[in-house]
Amino acid sequence: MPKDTADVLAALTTPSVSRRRFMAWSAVAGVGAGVVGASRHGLQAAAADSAPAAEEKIVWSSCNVNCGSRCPLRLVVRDGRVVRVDPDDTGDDELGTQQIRACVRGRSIRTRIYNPDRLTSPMKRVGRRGEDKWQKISWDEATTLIADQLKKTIAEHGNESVYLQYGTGVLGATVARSWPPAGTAVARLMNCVGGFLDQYSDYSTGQIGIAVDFQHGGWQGSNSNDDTRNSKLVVMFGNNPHETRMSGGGEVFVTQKAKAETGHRVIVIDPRQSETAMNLADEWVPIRPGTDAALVAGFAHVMISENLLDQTFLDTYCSGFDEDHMPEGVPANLSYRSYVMGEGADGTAKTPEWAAKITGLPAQTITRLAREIATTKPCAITQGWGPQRHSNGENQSRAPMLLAAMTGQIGISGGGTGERESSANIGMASFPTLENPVRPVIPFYRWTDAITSGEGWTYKDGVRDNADRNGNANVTNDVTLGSNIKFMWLYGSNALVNQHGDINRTLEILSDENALEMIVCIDNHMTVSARYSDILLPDAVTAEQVDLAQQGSSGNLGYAIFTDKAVDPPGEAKPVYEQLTLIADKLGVKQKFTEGRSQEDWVRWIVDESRKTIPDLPPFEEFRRMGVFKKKLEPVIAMKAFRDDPKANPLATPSGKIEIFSTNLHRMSQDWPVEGDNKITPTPEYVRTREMPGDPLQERYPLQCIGHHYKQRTHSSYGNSPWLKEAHPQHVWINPIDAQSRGIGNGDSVDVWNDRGKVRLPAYVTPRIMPGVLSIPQGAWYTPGANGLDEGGSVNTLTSHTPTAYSKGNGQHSVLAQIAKA
Ligand SMILES: Nc1nc2c(c(=O)[nH]1)N[C@H]1C(S)=C(S)[C@@H](COP(=O)(O)OP(=O)(O)OC[C@H]3O[C@@H](n4cnc5c(=O)[nH]c(N)nc54)[C@H](O)[C@@H]3O)O[C@H]1N2
Ligand SMILES: Nc1nc2c(c(=O)[nH]1)N[C@H]1C(S)=C(S)[C@@H](COP(=O)(O)OP(=O)(O)OC[C@H]3O[C@@H](n4cnc5c(=O)[nH]c(N)nc54)[C@H](O)[C@@H]3O)O[C@H]1N2
Ligand code: SF4
Ligand SMILES: [Mo]
Repeated sequence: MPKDTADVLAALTTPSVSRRRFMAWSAVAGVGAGVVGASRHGLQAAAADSAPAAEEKIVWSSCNVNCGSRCPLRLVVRDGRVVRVDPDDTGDDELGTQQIRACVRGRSIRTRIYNPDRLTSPMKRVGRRGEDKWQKISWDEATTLIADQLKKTIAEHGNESVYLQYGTGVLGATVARSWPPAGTAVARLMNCVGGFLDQYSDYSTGQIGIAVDFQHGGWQGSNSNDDTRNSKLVVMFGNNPHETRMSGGGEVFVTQKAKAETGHRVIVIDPRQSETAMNLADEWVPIRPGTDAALVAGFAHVMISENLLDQTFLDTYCSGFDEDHMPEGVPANLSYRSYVMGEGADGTAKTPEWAAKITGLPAQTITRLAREIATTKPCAITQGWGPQRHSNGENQSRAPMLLAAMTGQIGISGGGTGERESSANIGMASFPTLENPVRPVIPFYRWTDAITSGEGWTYKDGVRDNADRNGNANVTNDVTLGSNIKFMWLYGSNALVNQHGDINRTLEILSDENALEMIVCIDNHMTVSARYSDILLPDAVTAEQVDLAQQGSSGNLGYAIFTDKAVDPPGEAKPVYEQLTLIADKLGVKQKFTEGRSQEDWVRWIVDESRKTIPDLPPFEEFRRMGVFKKKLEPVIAMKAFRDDPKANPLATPSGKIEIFSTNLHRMSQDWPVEGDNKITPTPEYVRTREMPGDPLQERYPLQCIGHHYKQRTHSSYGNSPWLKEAHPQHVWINPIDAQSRGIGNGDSVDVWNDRGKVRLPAYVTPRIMPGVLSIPQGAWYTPGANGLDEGGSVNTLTSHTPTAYSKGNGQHSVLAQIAKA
């Protein structure tokens, strides 16, 4: 362990010492100049005078990383540093008024505030990109370099050559919010000087977010989880709220509480016995990754054969289930029913036996589950986003929605739409970011291609028109991308390298310093992506600035948090708003950018605006004292208006109905180019795309390797917390059958590899994952060692960058690999 890490750890764990050590540490941090290849590692702790202990004060703050929650933290501050982190102490243990208890990560936030990786001074790269050689520079020099390069890039290539990268590290904040890119202060700055190239869809919901446009006429969500109090059965496809919504203001509490009240049965379909499958489910159904659409086809066969469908629902609300309900002018036998009964192009009936071979489930289980799901009502069918983060993710995500339609569970209390659960929200005002005049918008997953060959892209490459970016499957437009990406802003993002698919490929593209000419990274820590950037701007963390955490919601609880400034930023770090104000000044747009307001002025403005629609939200100073504002809201019943009156409230699909056969996809299936063995199909049939079971590549790489979201981290955030690394180490899940045949024991160091790269990490041998499948929790920090071996165990060393069929998104859970003892 490096000395500084040891010091910081000691300081964190021994409160009496911590105060002095940290004061000294932050005083030392950021001082000095010159080439500082190891500057951030040089933060030495030094003894300070033994001053008398000062009073403690408690400051409301929040954990704002992207885990889907926002947790209030009561920071105990003494002598200008955070010495303890207490959770929310308001509310009770009832649905809608519950305490919002922070998870193990938020409670460890001091290991992020006081971390030797903290950036404390602006720096510029002096070696090759990625070589990790840096020179400290002043704010004046940094902002001049950035402003000059921006002016040059815009003059030479236009505003559409300036890209705001996806970044969710500060998702919970308001002024300092990092996602969506168009909602950030960086966007506001760019919109003061002509705009920027934006993206649509996202790493979270890359496939489902587009697929819903075709089937449901846009994002509908499913019922909020508190409504499962009205369910007899809950069926979750790859939904793991007990690990991905860990907050007390998250779905762990809501799902457990609702089940405790009513005792409904819960079925979790997942290749792993996830935390949810362990803690909530009555039955865990292990399934091969990427094969849920085959399972649903097997269910459909049983339901059709045994007359278990909700035919009235299908006839009234849906288009394209059977030959009697197809759109005009479509050839025969293209309905979903024809596909299932073997009357479609492949002539194969999708019997439970057929589905068994693909999914790895016994045929009897498929039949039993089909009968139970069709006859136990109301039934809440939802999906997480693991199933859709696959190479065939569009159809993967459409299949559970189809199941909800076949059983008529859409739009009713106790039911569900087959999408992911919603939650109620109080709807705070946001930070205004002005209009972006740049028209082309690219799919979030194609930015590496846009660096090398974006110029000339059209809608067939996935380009959308900013004026109609969420155009509900309106897929044609006349917009062309005019330039490759030449400049990139990276704010609260580790997606330049660590979180994007196929790290070695990305590094190859970034190594051409003339292609993407400048990468400006605004972060708190020297992350993997920071290492490959050109200019580093040290950001204040949430605890070091005044802001609001909003859009907090879980079940029927909506809330917002006043996040006050608890301590000063270390060294020369400063809040992003102040950083961008300096750059705006250099670009001659300071007044337009700030409108004369400081960050605190904006927060006041946002509270005032929010009070216009939320009258009981207290005024600024009262909210500041109060810390967290909660409101018990009504449960969400998704698609209720459509269910109640489909004529008055049609969906935004061409037919106004649920399109089980999508006319738009039918058209696209005929003339859209797709990558590799991708396929666009009008109905949600099972497609064996890249790296699915049965791929000939399995001769060399027999195992499917997914990468679930893990409690140690939120993606890569907290990935450098020594406490969390010890509590929840990085490892690869492997079934004892696969381990024994390779002589791998629990805890052994193993290599996992494919043609894209190789990682080394410990094995976790467990029957909680099905045979034939590995899982490497995503988000671990890529750490290149000798011969390109990733000793950090980042699954993105193995993942593919190939875009999915029509959402052009991230099939990052579709990976074939081999494993052996290191
Ligand atoms: N293989 C694989 N890859 C995946 C996924 C997967 O399932 N499998 N999941 C994908 C998903 S769903 C997502 S959402 C993305 C997430 O990808 P990212 O949005 O990149 O999320 P993080 O890795 O958490 O990185 C957030 C960054 O924000 C920084 N940060 C945190 N707080 C602050 C702050 O206050 N100020 C500033 N300036 N920076 C801050 C952190 O240091 C970190 O560098 O990853 C995707 N990548
Ligand atoms: N602790 C923690 N919480 C987080 C995050 C985090 O990094 N850490 N990230 C947050 C973010 S940004 C997001 S988007 C969400 C992500 O939430 P999800 O996308 O839902 O999370 P995943 O872990 O990718 O997938 C959920 C489950 O799906 C399973 N699965 C994978 N492939 C398949 C499949 O083909 N079929 C089926 N049936 N199951 C499959 C996985 O084993 C996993 O248990 O989580 C959020 N919450
Ligand atoms: S990581 Fe998520 S659940 Fe945990 S404290 Fe932070 S916001 Fe809350
Ligand atoms: Mo995500």
